[in-house]
Amino acid sequence: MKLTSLSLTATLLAAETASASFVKREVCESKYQRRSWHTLTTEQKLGYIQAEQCLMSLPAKYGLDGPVTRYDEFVKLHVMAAPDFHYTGAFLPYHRMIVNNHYEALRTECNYNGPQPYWNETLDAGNFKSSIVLDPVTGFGGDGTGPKGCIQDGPFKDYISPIGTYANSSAHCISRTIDECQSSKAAAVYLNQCTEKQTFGEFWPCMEELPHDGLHQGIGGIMKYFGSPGDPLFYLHHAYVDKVWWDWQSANREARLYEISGQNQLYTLPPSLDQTDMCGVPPGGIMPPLEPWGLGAPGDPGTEVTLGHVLNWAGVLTNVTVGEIMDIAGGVLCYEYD
Ligand SMILES: *[C@@H]1O[C@H](CO)[C@@H](O)[C@H](O)[C@H]1NC(C)=O
Ligand SMILES: *[C@@H]1O[C@H](CO)[C@@H](O)[C@H](O)[C@H]1NC(C)=O
Ligand SMILES: *[C@@H]1O[C@H](CO)[C@@H](O)[C@H](O)[C@H]1NC(C)=O
Ligand SMILES: [Cu+2]
Repeated sequence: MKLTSLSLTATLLAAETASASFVKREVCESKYQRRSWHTLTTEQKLGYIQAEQCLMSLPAKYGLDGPVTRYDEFVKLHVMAAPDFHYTGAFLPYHRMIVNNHYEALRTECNYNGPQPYWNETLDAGNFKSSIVLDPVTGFGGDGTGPKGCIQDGPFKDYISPIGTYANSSAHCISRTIDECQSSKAAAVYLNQCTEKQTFGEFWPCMEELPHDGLHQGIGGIMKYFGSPGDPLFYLHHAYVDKVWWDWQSANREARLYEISGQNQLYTLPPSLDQTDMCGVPPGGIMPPLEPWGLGAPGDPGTEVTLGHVLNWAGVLTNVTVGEIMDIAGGVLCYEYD
């Protein structure tokens, strides 16, 4: 991997950290970089793609049922815990962690020393098919075709994952069924409706619904399901959602840096799921079967997510609390956005 000026710091830090896939730090001195895919050099894009391919070639190590590669393990962890982390107040913290843990694996196990990219989706709203993110050579490849919706080009077109759409396993290609009505939900007009919210309790469900779900539905295929990390676009998407959250926190740091709320389990579903969406998807049409994994909500005294809420990783990764990861440069996490 070629060194850029940016990556030198990252290389030094990588040398300090053990080869665990997640490391708790006491202090955050030298921050890892997160950059918009649209601003990366070709060399940086290819570096990230190669690191992902490396993860796809390393054997699974946690002994979970299903995964063959290290890449698959993150898919499995997401599928297993999904019902506890979607439509709950832990939605944003959980995804902050999975993006971070995946990046740590790229760095420590695949010697990746470039930035974590995010997809600024407002730039491509309603027009995903022409996005440079889906470039067949310097991106993630394009739409899928055929009965299984397998992607036809790009660096990941031959990857077969054993982790299925939900809790069961079935070998499949990376599939996409791009829908430009759904992709138009990424437009700034909808995003702004969320970022204008004044409390976390209003902000997170707004983000989870249009801006977040819109991308999952807009890309389609495996991205529509709990197996969504089976498409490497997942990490660019969730880094973006995380940036929007961080920008929102930073806009009123005093009030929002440690602001958390929301139900800590799926006691109720959002009312929007009972309505036909703006693209004509009928009620329930975007909802997977929801059977809580049974982790419960350790660390919370009641039914709301608190800073003490434990983000549990099936016993295979270091537990952290929500409070420990509210600050992206607070020790446990150590990164910054451009
Ligand atoms: C996406 O790009 C637009 C145009 O450059 C910019 O205004 C916006 O802040 C970007 N979004 C994020 C989340 O960085
Ligand atoms: C996995 O579960 C889904 C949803 O219940 C089902 O549609 C699919 O057929 C199952 N696949 C396998 C291989 O069991
Ligand atoms: C992680 O948290 C869960 C739930 O609180 C607990 O059962 C488990 O023992 C913890 N694991 C570690 C390694 O601390
Ligand atoms: Cu998710």
